[in-house]
Amino acid sequence: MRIVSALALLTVAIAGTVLAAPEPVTAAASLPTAPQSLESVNYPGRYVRHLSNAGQLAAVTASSDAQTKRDATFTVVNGLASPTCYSFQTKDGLFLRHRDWRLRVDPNTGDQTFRADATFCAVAGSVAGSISLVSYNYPDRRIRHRDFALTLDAYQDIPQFRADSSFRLAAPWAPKTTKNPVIPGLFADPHLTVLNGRYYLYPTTDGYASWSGTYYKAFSSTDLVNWTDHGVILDHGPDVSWADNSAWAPAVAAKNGRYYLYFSGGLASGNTAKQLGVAVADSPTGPFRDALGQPLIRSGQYSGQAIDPMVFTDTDGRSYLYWGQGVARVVPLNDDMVSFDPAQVRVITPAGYNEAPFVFERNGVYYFMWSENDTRSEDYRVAYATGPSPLGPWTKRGIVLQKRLDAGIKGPGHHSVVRAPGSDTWYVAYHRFAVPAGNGTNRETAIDRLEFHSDGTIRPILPTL
Ligand code: FUB
Repeated sequence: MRIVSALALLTVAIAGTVLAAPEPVTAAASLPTAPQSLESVNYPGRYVRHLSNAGQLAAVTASSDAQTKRDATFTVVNGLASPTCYSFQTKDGLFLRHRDWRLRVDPNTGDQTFRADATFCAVAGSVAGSISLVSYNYPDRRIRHRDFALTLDAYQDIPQFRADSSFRLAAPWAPKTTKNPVIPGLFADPHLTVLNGRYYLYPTTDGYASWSGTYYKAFSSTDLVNWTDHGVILDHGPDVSWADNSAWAPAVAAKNGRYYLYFSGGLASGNTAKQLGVAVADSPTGPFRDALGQPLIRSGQYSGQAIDPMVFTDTDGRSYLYWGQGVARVVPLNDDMVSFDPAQVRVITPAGYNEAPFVFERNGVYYFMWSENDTRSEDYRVAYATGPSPLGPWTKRGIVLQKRLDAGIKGPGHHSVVRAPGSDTWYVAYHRFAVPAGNGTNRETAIDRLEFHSDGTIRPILPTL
């Protein structure tokens, strides 16, 4: 992010003359990513709200109607343009952004300009406990109210401006009433796993046009409800020489006290086809470093797209790498977890397969699951097969997770499955179009129960809000 220390100078060009103006004191502030309301510092009782898409500062009280309370509630989420800043998502799934120096709410197009316009960096406000929101792409401008309209104005270090641009985070007028999404904001392809008795969640960072995201975050929890955001664990920009973007579908496996993150990536220019890599760390929360300095699987090395890796470790300690869009493959990994014998690669593509292979074992039965249809389709869904070994042979059992239109749930898929430690209780993590305004590049992560019939087949999964 561009916020610099108190004494930094901001260079401003005015009428052909380059002047040096003092930049305000801007210690970055950390915000809880959760539903919040933002109350004006100098007009207590007035809150940031949107009305007919325009941002304004409006009075809200306990007796305000439900719509007013919803419109005055924003979920603070991972910044669409930077994980060190924030975006503000409305209850209708729109994002607070600036346009022509006015604040308004719009659907996320995922393009670079929108994401920057909808990202704000938090700094200390005019009074203790308050914050001020600095534009990500215009760091000399802040959100303020003027005549009770919200504008993005050039910062002036005077009491009036400082007060007009300061807000207190308050309890949300419209609190979250749903269990999902389990982590606020746009995250897809969740790999949920247990490491050292704790749940870890590794998703794709979503909200980018063409899924062009560049980094992965890790989250952890003891109860699948309260999650700690561990920040960025691998960033293609600085960390991976052979990939710039398409930071998709991470999967983490542990062996010999180390943690291996399998991921896919593409280059911004030249050969843009996806390749698959592996990074290693001493902790589940990184930092991860590219283990090979080159792809583990190169584009074109095998047919199908080299994306969506997943590693299953069997009870005998042997690990298997599954991957592929269009074609599903499996290969036993060598003990180093970063190499394999190419002669042992097998194609295991079942009927209906598109992508996102996932394998687990229960009571000696191996379950091979995958996603069908395109992630942009509301018919994206999960199917599975069973078999006697990690290599199959597989018998297709059918669809277990699909859209639930009565609840507004579309496109649930690219999932993972985890067993609660020491139990026979199982959970499935998956993404779906963000409810209510999402689509195939604006997806959110949900967790629901995965249950079995007495014969070991999987019961249809009920996706919940
Ligand atoms: O998130 C990017 C891609 O979308 C994943 O690799 C696919 O599985 C699909 O979910």
